[in-house]
Amino acid sequence: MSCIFCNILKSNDKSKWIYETDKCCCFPDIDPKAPVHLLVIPKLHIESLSDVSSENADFISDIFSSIPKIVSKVGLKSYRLVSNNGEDAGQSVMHVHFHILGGRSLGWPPG
Ligand code: DGP
Repeated sequence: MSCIFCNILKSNDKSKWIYETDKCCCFPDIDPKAPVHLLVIPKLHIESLSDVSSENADFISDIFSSIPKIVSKVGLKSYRLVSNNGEDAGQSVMHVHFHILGGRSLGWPPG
């Protein structure tokens, strides 16, 4: 099965990546919804958060320990972390990812 994010991981083009560990990477969203809109993805194909288990949780844990470093690197003090899971929640890429949104005032609740 073809996965856009797996293809990004397989490509040798890291020119837009702003952060990387052995388990995750971060790059700008192609369709930004805020002045800063980054995606953090695991370097393992996990379809959604519902598929996280003790077998792969270290990839998600690595994302959470990376986020403070990522937001510090891009100078965000306030930001929103979003993960859409399932089609009704707006997930369009079936590879777990976290949106980091910031750089403007963000409304609540989201639509
Ligand atoms: P979601 O709708 O929550 O599954 O978010 C998927 C996001 O992925 C969406 O905001 C657009 C982004 N996206 C889709 N394809 C690409 C791509 O090829 N490159 C980048 N940088 N982002 C992508």
